[in-house]
Amino acid sequence: MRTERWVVRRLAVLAGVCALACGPRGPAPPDATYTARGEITRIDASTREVYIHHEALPGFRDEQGTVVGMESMSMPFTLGAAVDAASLAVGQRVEFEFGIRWRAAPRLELLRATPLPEGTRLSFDETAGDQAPAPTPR
Ligand SMILES: [Cu+2]
Repeated sequence: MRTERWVVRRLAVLAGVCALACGPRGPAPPDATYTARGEITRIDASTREVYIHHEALPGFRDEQGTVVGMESMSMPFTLGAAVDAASLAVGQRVEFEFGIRWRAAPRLELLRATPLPEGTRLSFDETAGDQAPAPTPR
């Protein structure tokens, strides 16, 4: 039927316009995502940045896709839209997912952060410096 086709065409045009104009203008998808564990060391609400001391990431890839790994360090992540800043606190240990964009902002984006159970040990605890080696029994 002619009117039906007209309506379908009309809707297609509207959908096209909407895809261009109405969609939420989020950042481009990240080039890669990783899951890691770490401790929140600093939260900067003004810049929406969260610093996390993360465990080593042996599978981390560089921009060319070569596995280069990343050692344990504290680094800043921009809070993703899905992460509620109020649910995060300095000192909290979390399992988190982040995205990396090599040529767009935000370069490092925190996509998800889930608190780890109380008392969870992280790999860098042993190298923190306040852990004296156990005394040799005599
Ligand atoms: Cu790092």
